[in-house]
Amino acid sequence: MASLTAATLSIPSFTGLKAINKTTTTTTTTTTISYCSSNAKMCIKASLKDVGVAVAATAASAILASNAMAVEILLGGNDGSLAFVPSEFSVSSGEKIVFKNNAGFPHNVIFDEDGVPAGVDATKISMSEEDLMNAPGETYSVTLDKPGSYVFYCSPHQGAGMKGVVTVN
Ligand SMILES: [Cu+2]
Repeated sequence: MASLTAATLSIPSFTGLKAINKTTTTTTTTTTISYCSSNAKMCIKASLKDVGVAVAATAASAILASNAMAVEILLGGNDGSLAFVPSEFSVSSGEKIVFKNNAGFPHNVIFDEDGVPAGVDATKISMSEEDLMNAPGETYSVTLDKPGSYVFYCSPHQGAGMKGVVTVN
């Protein structure tokens, strides 16, 4: 019974990313456990295996969904470092890039006018220099269409090396 409890408790931490998937997984687990309650030992094994499959499927679908929708870049590392995480990445043309305030704010996202493909107006894809994100989880989203590399930085932390580069394919 102890291992059954542990398996049940571990599910939310794996599936917390997606509310919909969490509901699905919870339903599956509950069904398995109640079905098996008369045949203890074999049953717990079966439950654990089923739960493992459910969690793996959930994780895979969450990754696929997020890739299809957007790339998320954190502003500030979890350790408080003044950096974009990751600072170098690639996207497809037209793919949404979501810059998400994480730690060490205030931050912003300014594309370098000398570091974008010819013909791209850096000010149109940048936040304004005075505009700062002060709250955790605040986001700035942009989509880049023209292939090439784009250099960007955070104006308050430019001197501290908070910059990055995205390649649009
Ligand atoms: Cu910053």
